[in-house]
Order: sequence, then structure tokens, then C-alpha cells
Amino acid sequence: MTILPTIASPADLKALPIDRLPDLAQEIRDTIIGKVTQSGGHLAPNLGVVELTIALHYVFDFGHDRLLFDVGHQCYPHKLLTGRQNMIAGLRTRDGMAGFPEPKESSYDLFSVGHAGTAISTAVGMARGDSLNGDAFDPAKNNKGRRVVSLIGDASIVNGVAMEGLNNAGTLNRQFLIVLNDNGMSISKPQGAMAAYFDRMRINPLYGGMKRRAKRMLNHVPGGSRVAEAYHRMTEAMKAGVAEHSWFENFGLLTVGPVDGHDLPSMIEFLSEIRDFDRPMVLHVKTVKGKGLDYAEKDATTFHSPAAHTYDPESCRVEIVSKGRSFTSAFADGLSRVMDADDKVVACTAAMPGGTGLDKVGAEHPERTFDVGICESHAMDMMAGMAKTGLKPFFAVYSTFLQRAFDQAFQEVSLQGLPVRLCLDRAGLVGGDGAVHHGFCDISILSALPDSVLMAAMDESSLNRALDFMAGWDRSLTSVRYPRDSVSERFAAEDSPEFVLGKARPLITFDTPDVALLGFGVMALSAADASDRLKPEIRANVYDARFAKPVDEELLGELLGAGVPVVTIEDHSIKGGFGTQVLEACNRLRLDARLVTRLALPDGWVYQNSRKQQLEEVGLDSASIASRVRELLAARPTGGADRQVEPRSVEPRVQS
Ligand SMILES: Cc1ncc(C[n+]2csc(CCOP(=O)(O)OP(=O)(O)O)c2C)c(N)n1
Repeated sequence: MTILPTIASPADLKALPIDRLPDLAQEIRDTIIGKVTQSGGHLAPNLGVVELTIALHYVFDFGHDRLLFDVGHQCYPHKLLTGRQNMIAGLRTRDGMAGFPEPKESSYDLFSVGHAGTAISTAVGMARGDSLNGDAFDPAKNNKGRRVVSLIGDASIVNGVAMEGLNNAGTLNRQFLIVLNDNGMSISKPQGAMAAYFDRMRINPLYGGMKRRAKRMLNHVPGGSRVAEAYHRMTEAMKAGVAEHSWFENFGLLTVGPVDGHDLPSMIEFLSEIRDFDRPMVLHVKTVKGKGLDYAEKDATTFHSPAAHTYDPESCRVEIVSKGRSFTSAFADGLSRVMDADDKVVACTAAMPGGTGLDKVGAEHPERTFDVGICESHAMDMMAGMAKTGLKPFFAVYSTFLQRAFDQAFQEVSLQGLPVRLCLDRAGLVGGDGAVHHGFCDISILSALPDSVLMAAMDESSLNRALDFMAGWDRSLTSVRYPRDSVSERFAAEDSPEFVLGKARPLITFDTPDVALLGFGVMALSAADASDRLKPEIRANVYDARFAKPVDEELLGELLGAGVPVVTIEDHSIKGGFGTQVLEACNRLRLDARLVTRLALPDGWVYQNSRKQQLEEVGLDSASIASRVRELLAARPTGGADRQVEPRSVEPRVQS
């Protein structure tokens, strides 16, 4: 490693001669591979953009110009070039480098992002802002102004938000560059008609026969259009790279490329040509996802964001470090079983077949499993349409991405009384992906929908019973949430009783309890462990709450009527979660809400770390739950608890 350590900022990069850049690219690759194989993280997306990132920083000045990442999972090379090499050792941990762009880390990162489709719109916003502030780059009037660049993948650019961004980008009368990183992949195969279109677009031989092509292109571009007007402003060299019949032309965006995103000298030459162009433009770049690591190139899906792993080049074997059976696997088997039993059941994912387990479901039920690409809103509406025809749709979606489809869940599903079933993976704290991916508010948003039935699974057998309940429920929207975790065996010997609307399941009961812990989902297991810790001084009953809507009113009546303090526990925001539903029930039933204490995620952001450490940080591990219950009971004057244990606050993240 000789060059990378000398790059403290992009200024050092710019000082290097172009012929040293391929070696730098190799060092960046080695650094990323070395780290991600040890600790997990995004691998293939980052390896694919090493040269592209170097070229962008070489040509632009992103200390001043604007660079916006879409999704942001491809930002590691950018972070290594912008003064954060010392942070990569702690990749995806609290005080180390976040796995996504993070403005708290560096002013080179403009937005904390992790959801797809946003970069063009935020870039349009910054472009308009800079223009209004008199701070926009303009080759004629303000060549000290800021240029705007967004980097977006071929699977993300077809997301609805990105389409809205494109529609607006084409109206800008200023420099605005969209770099389309086309690697022919989403996490798995990209879906939809656009994927086939991108596939047909082959790399243009850069500058080869350019002048000839330029002439031909001049005749091709439709006269009078915004694109034609822009075209005439281009240099001859740029004209040669213009894509014929580009789809983006319809948005008023001139497109150049496709160009080879791994050919550093050509990328630099090309970017230098278009850098100062005064109209919105798309640069279509072809890259190889996982470039430079044979097994990641061959299997970019597995190595999109792998866990820690080892590779034996002799046998070509890759061993991924795994830790037990995941909820995702349990869900896949559970849903397949439900589909075996009922041929009306259909399943859908929005670009996450591997992440949600639908790849397995799809292998068993190919005709009834759908991947719509990164289109959560469309998925929700498509499922509404399917439900209308009498099918029983199950939408397997990460809790955090469900947020993209809330309006559809409201109008097209809930208002129609359609039974779309939401299977919310990665609910609660998600670990290394951090604040951009926690499933922190699904209950808050879905509980506002009249008649919604909201559940959580604590283990595999309860997940199966929840899926059975959902298959049989035909009146309204239902959901079940489960975390990014492995399934617990603690209650595996006891077969989970069937789900009955609004009924909790007792797990540990004493004749005369001192306190009752109502755990929602896997928090019921943490509550059970906390109850063990509290014994024998404190007798803590434990219930698997199962339903956040409707909550078990009878149980609340019994417990609170007998003066037993109730502690609700959930890895969901304290705002509007299960505990809030319990408080509302108390209010409705005239029960003593002062006896209720809510342990939940605080009203603050939780940054990247392991899920275990995050739960400790917010006081939701079993040791913290036990000590908070002790604290609560100690503070309680005999006859009624009138002091609440406040949710833990989260320390602001250490700034570098
Ligand atoms: C709204 C939303 N849905 C799903 C995801 C999960 N996700 C992360 S990266 C990714 C694929 C992105 O593909 P592309 O934009 O082509 O970039 P690549 O990974 O191929 O570089 C997906 C589906 C997400 N981040 N945001």
C-alpha cells in the first residue's frame, strides 16, 4: 500500500499523474476487500465503482461541487478518498465509518441516505438552491460556482422517486450531471422493461471513429427539442459520445455513453469534456459489479452485502460466517407452506428476493411469486389489485422500505378494505446498516389505518401461526413484524398456540406477580430473560403481546385492575408503537395508565453498530430491561406506580 495512505483529501488525488491511478484503484480494492471480508458490509457495489469514483474526484472538486449518492451503499471508495481511511477499521460500528454517506462524518457527504431513488431529486434541489443563491456553476457567468453531480445505479433509476427526479431534472437550465452506473444488476437481477433496455445499450468505442459518428448524430437528434438545443452547445468530442435514441432524451436530458467505467484515462478524459456542460445531462457508464474479485463478480448477488467471510482460492470456496437460522429463512419456509396449502396465496418483493427469503419461495412457487424491482409503491398497489381479484397477496418487505408505500397502504388497500398482508422483515434495530435502515415506525404508521391488524412474531413457530392467521383474515390489511436476527429456541419445545385476534400469549406466570412484562415480538424473549434475572426477589410475569392492534384489552383489565404494574417492551419507536397502543387502550377502558411504563426506542437516531450493541445502547437487552424494572419498582410508592422510567436517550454520534 503506497499511494492510498498519501491521499488525505481529493487534492492529493488530483496531484497524481493519471498513470498512477490504476495502482491506486487496486489499493482501494484491496482495502475494501480486506475489511469487508472480515466484518461484512457492501462489497460488490463498492468494487464496481472504484475507477468511476476516482475519476469523479479527479475531475470535479467535491469540496465545492455537489456529489449526491443514490442508496449510498457504493460510497466506500469515496470515503477512502475524502479523509476517512482511519475510520474503515471500524466500518459499520458506532465510532467507525458508517456504511452509507453520513454528513456527521464529513462535509463531502451531503445526505445520510440508504433508500433508493433519491439522489436525482436531492440534486435537483441543491441545483435550484445554488442557482437561487447565485452560487451555481455557469461557464459564461460564474465559473467559480458549484456543479452538481448525482450517482445512481441502473436498478435505482427506475424507482418512482427517481423518475420524478428525472422529470424535473430535464427542466433545469444549468449544468447538472446524472451519472448512471449501469452494472446490469440490482441486488439480484433487475426487473422490468428498463432493465432490458439498458442491457441492449452497449459500450460506445470512446473517441473511436468519433468525428464520423458526430456527423451522423447531428442529423439524428430531433431539431427544435431541448436536447437538440443542448446538443448544439456540445464540443465535437462530446457529440461523439452521445447515445443514439436515448430514452432519457424524452426527459430533455442529453445522454452520453455508454462508456467503460473501468477505463480510468478515458473516464477522466470524458468527464473533463462534459464537466462544464451547461445543460442537464446523463452520463451512462457500464461497470462490472464486484470488479476485481472473481467470486464477487461471478455472484454479485451473494456478495452485494455479505456477512464476514473467508475465501480459499485453491478450492474456490467462500465460507460466509453465519449465526443460526434467520427469521428470513423461517419466513420463507413458512410462506411456502402457506402457499402449498392455498393456491390463492401470492407473494411479492420489491427487489429484495434474497433479503426477504422470496428467492426460496419463488423457487418453489415461480408462478405465484413476483419481484417488481425497487418499486415499493407499485408493489403495494399491485397487491391491492390482486386482492381485488380474490387472490391473497403477501408482500415481503423490509420495515424501513414499507415507508415508501404508506400512501398506497392507506388509499388503495386500507380504504378499500382489502386484505393485503405485510411481512415486515428487519423490523426494529438492524445493526451495521444503521439509522437509514431501522424498522422503527411501522406500527406508528400502520396503526393509523382503520381496521389494520398488526402483529409481531417472537420465534419461528409464532411466525408460522401469524402467517396462518393472515392467510385466513380477509377483512383488512394485516402485518407481522420480525427482526434481522436469528430465531430463538427458548420456547421452541412448546408449540405456539394459534393467533386469536387481539390475544396475547402468557409465557411466564406467577400467582401473585409484582410486575407484568408485555413484550412485543422478540422483545417477549428479552422479557423472559429479564424475568429470569429478576427472580426470586421480583416475580415478573411475561407475555408475548402478539398484537399491537388490537391489544389484549382483557389482559390489561386483569393486570391493571389488580394493581400490577405493566411494562411494555418493543424495539420500535416510543412514538406511536405498541406501548402507545396500550396507553390508548387504558384511556379507552378507564384503566390506570400510571401503572404502565413503556420501554421502546427513544425519540432519537440510533447509529450503526451490531444489533446487540444497539439494543444495549437503548436499554432493550435483557440485563437493561431487568435493571429498569428494578428501578421502576424501587421508585414505586406502595399502592401505585407514579413515576415513569424514561426511555434512554441516545448519545449523539461522535464526530470525526
Ligand atoms: C427504497 C429501497 N428499496 C430497496 C432497497 C434495497 N437495495 C439496496 S441497494 C439495491 C440495489 C440497487 O441497485 P443499483 O441501483 O443498480 O445499484 P448497484 O447495487 O447495482 O450498484 C437495493 C434493491 C433500498 N436501498 N431502497
